[in-house]
Amino acid sequence: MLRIWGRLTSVNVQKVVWCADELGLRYERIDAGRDFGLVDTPEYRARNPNGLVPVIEDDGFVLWESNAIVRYLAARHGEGTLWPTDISMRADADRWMDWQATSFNPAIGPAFWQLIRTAPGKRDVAVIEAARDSGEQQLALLDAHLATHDFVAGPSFTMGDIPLGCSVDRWYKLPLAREAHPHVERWYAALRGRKGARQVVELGLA
Ligand SMILES: N[C@@H](CCC(=O)N[C@@H](CS)C(=O)NCC(=O)O)C(=O)O
Repeated sequence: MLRIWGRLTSVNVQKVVWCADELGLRYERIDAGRDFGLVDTPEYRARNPNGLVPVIEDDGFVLWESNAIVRYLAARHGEGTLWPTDISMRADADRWMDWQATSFNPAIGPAFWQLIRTAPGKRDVAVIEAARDSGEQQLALLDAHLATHDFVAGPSFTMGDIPLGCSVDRWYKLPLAREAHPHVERWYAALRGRKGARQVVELGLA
């Protein structure tokens, strides 16, 4: 059976859990990381030398890097749905997964760390404000794209929506003043209604 290591409060673990739930896979999730520890044990490091979550094992095949895991599960179990058979559509899904990891998540990350993982007296308002502005700029770009696309890679939900769905979910849960992005809001509402998203959208930030 598929095994997933990682605490659910990690945005990168959320991607994998959401993907597995979308695909209706049976899996065991083992809490690891932060307060759960485990990531520094030799057994864990043998699976993921980075000592980070998530990592999966699937019939003896071990894989780390959350977006690579989402691609692997989608390719293995979601051909024609999460894994588009059309190469251009698949590249589009890939592109938005990379954009989540290299642009959107780094933009909003400092706001999350300040507001959720830093004690109130130690927070830096300037860092929060800069991350908010940067997140808004990135969301305006996504909003313009979603004005003409139902989902990030086209007319149907694909693997490309999952990493961004996790990050945007985090963004909307942060206690921040936000601007209106109607197309992102429409897309996020559609994602929230999916059975596969349940574990992620029902979770508070921690
Ligand atoms: N690029 C990696 C990043 C993994 C990563 O940074 N994971 C964080 C949680 S989001 C982590 O393991 N933090 C340490 C911990 O939880 O103990 C991926 O996408 O899988």
